[in-house]
Amino acid sequence: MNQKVIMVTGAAGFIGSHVVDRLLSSGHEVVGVDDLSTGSEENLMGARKHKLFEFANCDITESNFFEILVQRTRPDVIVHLAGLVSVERGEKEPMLNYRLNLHATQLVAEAARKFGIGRVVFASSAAVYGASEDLPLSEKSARKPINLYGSAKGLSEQLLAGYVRSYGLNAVALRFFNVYGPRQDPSSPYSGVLSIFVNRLRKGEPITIFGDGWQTRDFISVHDVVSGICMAATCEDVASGDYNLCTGRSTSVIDVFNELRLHFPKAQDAEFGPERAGDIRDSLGDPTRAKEAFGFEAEVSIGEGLKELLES
Ligand code: UD2
Repeated sequence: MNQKVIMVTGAAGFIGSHVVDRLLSSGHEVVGVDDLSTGSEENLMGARKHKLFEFANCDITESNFFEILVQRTRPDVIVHLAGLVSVERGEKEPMLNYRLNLHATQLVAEAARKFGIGRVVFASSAAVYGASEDLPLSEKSARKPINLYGSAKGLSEQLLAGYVRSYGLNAVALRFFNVYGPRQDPSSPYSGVLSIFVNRLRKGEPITIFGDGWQTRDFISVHDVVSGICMAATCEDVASGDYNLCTGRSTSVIDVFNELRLHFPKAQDAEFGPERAGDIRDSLGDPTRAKEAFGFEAEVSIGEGLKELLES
């Protein structure tokens, strides 16, 4: 294996911490960056013991600490996962969304340009498609974001594409669909639906399904997302551009509820509430481009993924 030095921003977060673990277990050297505002040290407990892991507590957008870190560690690749995760908070705090989901991308791209970093892998989102309805969504589908979070992710993609054109940067934007799995925070009503359902079922609390429950999502296990990120970061040649990270399979909210319920015989029936404002009805991605470019294929079925979530 060709050992690389890989910087991971958002290293202490839900997805970032799994990426760090996978890269370390594959023998790469990892520089983890996180300001620990939403990420948690606990997620990095395993990594901290690893001799190939270095951690920097740093907010990319504050001071020039990040740039100095890139200059000192000279990673082969920067995997930029740090960002404001909550779509809802982005609506309430637009300047925070701008700073963390767009300005930070500019600073990462700029550090990569200055210090000749080989590749940037960026955490984008299916939120860039927003109101686009030509399912399955392929990278050729239009960007029609319906919230500031999706706008900032889409603008970040375009900013990176500018660096590709102007400076020859190799930049790979990965559009995550509905990611779920261990370490996902269930605490907000806008957390991923699967983490909310499992959390409430465990506590014996009632579950509310918004709308009729037949809305569908392309739920993807964090382990598959991590595989996609690591492939995009370590494969020899990956063309710059935007790539879906999805399964190509859709599942309704009712179906996941019924599946989870099998494991909680005492659970009450779900309550049905009004459709959530701003919700899209169906989301489904086409994973072909990522497969052709770097061999990505989602391997965890929704049944296996839910089982793992329940056992975590
Ligand atoms: C994403 C955002 C959400 C909002 C939405 C706008 C995430 C995790 N969520 O939602 O904040 O901006 O995009 O399109 O990024 N559901 C229930 N009961 C619950 C929770 C959710 O029925 O307790 C439904 C929800 O109404 C939706 C589906 O489950 O139809 C999936 O919800 P989600 O928040 O996990 O993901 P998504 O893509 O709708």
